[in-house]
Amino acid sequence: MDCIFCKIANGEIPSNKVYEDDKILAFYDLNPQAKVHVLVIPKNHISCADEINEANCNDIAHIFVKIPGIARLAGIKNGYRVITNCGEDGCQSVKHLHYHVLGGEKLSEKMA
Ligand code: DGP
Repeated sequence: MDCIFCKIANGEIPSNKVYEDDKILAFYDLNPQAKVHVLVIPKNHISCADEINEANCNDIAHIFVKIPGIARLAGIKNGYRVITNCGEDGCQSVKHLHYHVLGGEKLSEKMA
């Protein structure tokens, strides 16, 4: 499968890593939209939030267990925002489920 985030997860494409374990990878976004902008992905390919199910939801739970520590590792001290874009109207550009962790500054009150 020609998936850029699968290639980042398996090391084929380099990334600026924040955290990695057997299930997930966190790395800095190439086009940051906040002072700190980290992406957290499951290593197993899930295309988007629509594809989360009973069989793969443990990886998603693991992501959310790890996000507070990932935020700390990235130097976020005063809160953050977690976003996932899904599908056409959600403006998802990379079709491998990822959570944006944004922080390091006061974010806009607007989310859309
Ligand atoms: P989204 O629009 O939610 O699908 O966000 C995709 C994000 O992925 C976008 O903020 C830019 C980032 N991105 C795309 N390609 C790469 C890459 O090769 N490396 C890194 N670090 N980030 C990427």
